[in-house]
Amino acid sequence: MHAFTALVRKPGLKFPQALSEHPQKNNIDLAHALRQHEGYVKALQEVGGKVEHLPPKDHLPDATFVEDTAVLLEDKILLCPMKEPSRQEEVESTAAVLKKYRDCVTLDSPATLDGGDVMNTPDAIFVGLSKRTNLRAIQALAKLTSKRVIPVAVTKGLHLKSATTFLGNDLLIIDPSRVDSSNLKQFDWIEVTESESYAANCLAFEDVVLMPAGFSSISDKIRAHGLKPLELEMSEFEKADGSITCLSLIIPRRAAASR
Ligand code: CIR
Repeated sequence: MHAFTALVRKPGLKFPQALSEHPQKNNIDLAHALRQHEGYVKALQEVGGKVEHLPPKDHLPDATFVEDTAVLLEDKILLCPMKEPSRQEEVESTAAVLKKYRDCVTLDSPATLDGGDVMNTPDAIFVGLSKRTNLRAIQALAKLTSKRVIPVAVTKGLHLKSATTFLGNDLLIIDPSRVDSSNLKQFDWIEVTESESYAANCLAFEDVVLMPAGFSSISDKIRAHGLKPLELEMSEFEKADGSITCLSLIIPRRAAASR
């Protein structure tokens, strides 16, 4: 029995034109990205996931970043009203698949939300107030869940989860220079410096932590917390402003079985 289902979508032909503010954005190598994506899929399988491939979307440059299209809540799935016009069509295509797991809802304009801004923890959902996600969306999201919903201002970078991710057991990995961390003080922190910022986006499954390769001092710190880092080559996705969590939508087994 799989512990979870992961929805993923391979980078399509237009991936090299993904939205990005990264200095290397014009040097994205699609063949290399496809190999890195295979490594990512393999890692999800190694940690017990069943991987479901969404249909390819060659004409949508950012469609591999499926995390941004939807948010899993306790009893429903929120389809994100994405701000970037070039990404809005992605939502319809993931919705077609998500409907088999849960009822799906969305938010009315002028709410805008990207899944990369939503950090779910056992007691609360932290939502980045960012370039992509506005207060209207955060207020509307709060009406769809019994958990506390807490806005966190993102001061640098794309999304909340570009700056911090939850590793379980009250532990965050965080670059505090990118967010207003005043609402995150109740957690333990693995702190990353600005030069290590890309490593603040990790994906934890029990005691295994998927993280980008090349950050040995961070992987040591992860190990020091009794966790096992699993390093993945992510260079081509980094050039497209994407990171580890962005490449999948994780549906826990309980939710996957609920319909
Ligand atoms: C974008 O700018 O929308 C994409 N190029 C990157 C999205 C990354 N997604 C994420 O952090 N969840």
